[in-house]
Amino acid sequence: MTSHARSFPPAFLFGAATAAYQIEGAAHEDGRTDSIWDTFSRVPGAVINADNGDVACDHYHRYQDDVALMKDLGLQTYRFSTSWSRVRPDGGPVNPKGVDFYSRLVDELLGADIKPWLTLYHWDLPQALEEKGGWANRDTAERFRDYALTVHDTLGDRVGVWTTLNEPWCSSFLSYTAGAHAPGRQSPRDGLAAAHHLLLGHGLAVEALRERDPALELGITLNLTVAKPVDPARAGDVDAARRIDGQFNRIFLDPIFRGSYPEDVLQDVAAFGLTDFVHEGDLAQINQPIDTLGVNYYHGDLVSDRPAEHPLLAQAPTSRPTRSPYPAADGVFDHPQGLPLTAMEWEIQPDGLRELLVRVNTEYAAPTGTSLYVTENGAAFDDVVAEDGSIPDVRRTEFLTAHLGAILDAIDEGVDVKGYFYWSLMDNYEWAWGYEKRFGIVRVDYETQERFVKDSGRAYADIIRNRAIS
Ligand code: PNW
Repeated sequence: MTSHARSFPPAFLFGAATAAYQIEGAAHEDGRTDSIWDTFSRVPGAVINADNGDVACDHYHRYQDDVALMKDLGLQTYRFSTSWSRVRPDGGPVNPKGVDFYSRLVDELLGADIKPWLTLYHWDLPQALEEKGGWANRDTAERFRDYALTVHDTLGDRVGVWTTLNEPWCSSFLSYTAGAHAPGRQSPRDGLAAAHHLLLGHGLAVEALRERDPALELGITLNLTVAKPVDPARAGDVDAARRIDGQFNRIFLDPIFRGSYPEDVLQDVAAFGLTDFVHEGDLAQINQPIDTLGVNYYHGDLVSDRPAEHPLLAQAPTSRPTRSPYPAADGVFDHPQGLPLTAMEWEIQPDGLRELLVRVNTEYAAPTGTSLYVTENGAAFDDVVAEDGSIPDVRRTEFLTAHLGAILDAIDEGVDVKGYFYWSLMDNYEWAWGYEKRFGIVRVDYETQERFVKDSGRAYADIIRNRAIS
């Protein structure tokens, strides 16, 4: 270690994350039925190369080897999700074979001394529930609570950390308004209905799980951004940043932590009837105390009411047209900040993570006594396999180190960040981008299903062992 080494607090947890549909495969095995992603991946032009999750990383059959790999890397915790259509096919009664898979996975993790971090919903709604209206239907929130309790029936004795939803912004606006993700609807109204019902499902599940066991650590994971105006002196730019902050961050943070939708957001989206979906008592239901807030951070947004000369790619360039995910930000344009890009054309902006953590802590987490974790952060790059078989992904190591540095900066500013999960443990199904984009610290050869630890994986293992970056 050099003299410039910066250490993490003793209790800080290092982990990596994945999600069921992106890694499991075995899409038609042991009673699992279609989720909206099985259906969406069959829509012509919806996913690059028409890739689907039928096989993915075949983790369903290789979970033991994958846990051994996690142990080799020294991971202290592993964030994964359960598949609703495996646990309760078609949203119906429990499927013992489906829950048994997660039971075996959890036992394997505990045997390797890796703390299981469970997410109940990472975007794979049973298709049968979509046919009843999906998240635009209020009833789905109640079905979600029932599903949460079913997972708890089997895993409640061994899993301590429960996350209700992963990134409800994606499963509402990217999915029901932009049409870029499953189920591919393109309606501002449906996106708002979905957002409200996802929040309601979160509140119902937190209440029900809390009642079962007050000792559970309960929370939600949000993808959040730092929205900045191109020119802080131009009213149009400032308003553009306010809108993005409102329709990306505050539309979720405020109901969860304050029990209300932000006034300015309600005004912006008034034409699309968000309030039509809000019943008496809903906001109190959503505003349950939670123990953990997971922050997923990839990049910030520099915005203006004037179009950028050279816009960045916002979504996968699939042939099926998509629209803006924001219900009421038609005149808002993302501008490049001139920073280096990942293979997703996302700008690399580590200091945005520090800024975001400080802001979220000050305004939401600290006042409510909620713990903060970074539950996703990572980058896709065009990896090259060297002649000796190594994968010298120097840029990913730099990305990882820089973002861990930003977390230490936030900690230095008094934010008690309690852990970090790199996205992702291994290359996997990157939604509308199919298998084209690789985020892993472990490479997956999709022909043979062999795993190869990239140089960034070895670097992360060193960081975890030293509990410091240098
Ligand atoms: C997150 N966007 O997704 C997810 O939680 C992961 O499943 C995913 O693999 C990872 O980030 C990398 O993409 C996002 O278009 C997908 O703004 C798209 C967006 C944001 C997050």
